[in-house]
Amino acid sequence: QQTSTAGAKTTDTTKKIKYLSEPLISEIYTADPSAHVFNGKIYIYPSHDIEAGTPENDNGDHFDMRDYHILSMDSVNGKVTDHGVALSIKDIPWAGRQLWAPDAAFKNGTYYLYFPAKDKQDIFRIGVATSKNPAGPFKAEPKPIEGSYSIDPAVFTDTDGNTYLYYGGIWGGQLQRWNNGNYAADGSKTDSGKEDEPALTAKVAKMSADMLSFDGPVKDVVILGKTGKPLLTKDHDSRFFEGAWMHKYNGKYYFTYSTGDTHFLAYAIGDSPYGPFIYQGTFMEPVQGWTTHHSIIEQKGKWYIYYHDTQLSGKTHLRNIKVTELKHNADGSIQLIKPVLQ
Ligand code: FUB
Repeated sequence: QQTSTAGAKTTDTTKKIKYLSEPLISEIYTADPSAHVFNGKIYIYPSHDIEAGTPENDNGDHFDMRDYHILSMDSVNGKVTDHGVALSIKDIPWAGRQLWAPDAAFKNGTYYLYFPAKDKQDIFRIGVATSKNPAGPFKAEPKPIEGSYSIDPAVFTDTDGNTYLYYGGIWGGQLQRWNNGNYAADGSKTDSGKEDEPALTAKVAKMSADMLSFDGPVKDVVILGKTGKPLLTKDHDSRFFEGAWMHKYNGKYYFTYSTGDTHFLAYAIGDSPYGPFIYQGTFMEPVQGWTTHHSIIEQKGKWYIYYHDTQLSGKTHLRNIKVTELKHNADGSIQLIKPVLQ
């Protein structure tokens, strides 16, 4: 049996699992796939999982990644090319450890790689690196984005050309330790601890024209239940934990995310990139492994979800990315995806 972090989900590895889809690449471990179509080709910006030998804990110290590899494919389920090391922690002047889930964008003739890493004080910040090539190599800016913190950046460019950065994660992602721009190193290890109060949630900031800084204040991504009241800390099956993503479908904004300790992918719909968003439900059941993290893109008229599980290793910190189709129903709801068939 494999047991992951506390609060934990246990996977019975003695049972033969049947999966909805197969790993896209098995030469290296990959996770947290952020997919984009650039120049008609699919580029995937994943975390690069390694066996660093760091003991497992609720902080996620065992996710001790040191570089990024970018992958590309001409079509979904086509041949996957690994473009090698695109950015290494030793070339990020401000970073201390743990290169977690990245994302990328294209603007001004430049590709931007957004990535979280702990700084030398062990506080997660979000950095940006640039390249003229979607597959890198990328050159990191000397400092993290001013005013940034926590993890899991997801960048979304709206049809009007404005770009927004969504980010944040509780527990190991440290969101619960921030209050009015101040970080409490001795703060809660999990969440706010205030069960009946509105849950901590993701952040959103508009990006400046040069894509290197926030343009204006960072806002909360407000997620309301169907009764119009914010989701609460105790709503573990529905409240935001980490792994934000944004896609626009039929003029509506779909904010999707992981519920973390309950292992669901959930969605909430709004009329603006800032929200508020109304919680709709789960759209993907738990994968094998503790973490669940995704991206959603349209390619050639179909929608796809890129995600990860632990099929290749059976270990929660050595993950492999996958892709499957995602379907919107006529009423705008998302069809439930079951990543494990039995
Ligand atoms: O890969 C490290 C962390 O695990 C990510 O930042 C989270 O979203 C989770 O997938």
